[in-house]
Amino acid sequence: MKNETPRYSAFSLARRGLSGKPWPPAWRAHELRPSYDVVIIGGGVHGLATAHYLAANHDITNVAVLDKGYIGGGGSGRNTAILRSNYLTPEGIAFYDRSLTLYRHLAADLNFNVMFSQRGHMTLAHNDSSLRTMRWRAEVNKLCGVDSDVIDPNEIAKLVPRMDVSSEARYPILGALWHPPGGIIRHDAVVWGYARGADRRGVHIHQNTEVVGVDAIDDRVTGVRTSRGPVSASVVVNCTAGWSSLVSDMAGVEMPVQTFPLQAAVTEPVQPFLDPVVVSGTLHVYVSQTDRGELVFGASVDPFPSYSTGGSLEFIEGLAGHVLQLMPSLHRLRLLRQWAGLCDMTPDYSPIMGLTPVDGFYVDVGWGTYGFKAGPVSGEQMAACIATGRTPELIAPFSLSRFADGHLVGEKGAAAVGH
Ligand code: PYC
Repeated sequence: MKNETPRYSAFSLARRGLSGKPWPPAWRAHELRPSYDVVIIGGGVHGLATAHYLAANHDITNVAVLDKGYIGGGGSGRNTAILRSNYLTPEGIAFYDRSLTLYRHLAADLNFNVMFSQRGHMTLAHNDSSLRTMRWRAEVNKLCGVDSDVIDPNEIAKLVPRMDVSSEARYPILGALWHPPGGIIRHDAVVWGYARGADRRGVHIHQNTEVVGVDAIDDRVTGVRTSRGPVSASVVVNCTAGWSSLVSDMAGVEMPVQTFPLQAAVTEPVQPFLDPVVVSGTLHVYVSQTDRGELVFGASVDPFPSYSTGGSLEFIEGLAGHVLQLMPSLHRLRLLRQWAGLCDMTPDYSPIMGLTPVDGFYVDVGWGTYGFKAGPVSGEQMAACIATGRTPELIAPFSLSRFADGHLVGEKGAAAVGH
């Protein structure tokens, strides 16, 4: 089925908005069928993108996406919406670069404004060893064809005039890794766009439908048990974050994953002044300014595992101190909200994707602090893996078996901040 959403002109859009008529739902509610070809657990960007590409690229439409809450209510709605591809390993760079390419075309592909703002991504170096790592990352990225370079404090000051690049700063800035293709996007819009795309092609999206068991006979998956009854399926895909090890355990597949909260916060909106995304690994902080003018801050994960999605005073105090070290003139800004998302950390800071020892049970998990930016490529590649039964080249390095055979994909130096 083609995407039949009408294309509005600015005038017809305004007329439609002012007409007082309710907008048509972007995706529909359905009865839960007793059987689907594919059941996807988790209605975040990964699960919805997988469903969308199964239908759009492979004509597999008898698909259910199950979420125990509402779609995008987990990591997809709790991240800081940063996109970039400047990783450390050639495997990671190629993978995230494909995601950025898909993100660049996503608004047109989904006929939905996802508000991608490609404004550049800057990772600061405050000491010689970080500068060395930035040079290393820049060179690997360049060899892989990804635009990344080390810039000096004068260039940083031109890009971010409010940054304190003086030598008197408590943590002087020696340089930065500059990655022009990075940026930010509206994370909810990505979720809604994929949900709408999948729905248009016949996928069933079931919210408030919790999976309580995964059934398998002789190491072959047969379906799931849900809070709304059993569903049989020969393919079950674990696209959850936060609960990925628990869901995999239901199928008898052990995941080397530990779950940690990552806290974030947002300020009141102010006039636009910050163009790029700015990250400081040393100060455990990153900041970007949304199109609405709010500053969005994030940090590294909390120091101990937990399933808490609340915020702590300790985090806010540390965050405020660190942000003011970088941009002292922000001292009057007020914070509006704080929250946390759950990060499933793997030993090498790379995801776990593809087939498992249980036939028909696939995983797309272990997304640590980097899951949102990988949504499109994960959906595309998982869909290809399911449709063909073979592991696509781009995700082969991220197989579960790497932890047994020792071929780890070490991304700790570029995965996020301050790990
Ligand atoms: O990897 O760019 C990143 C990131 C930003 C926030 C959390 N992780």
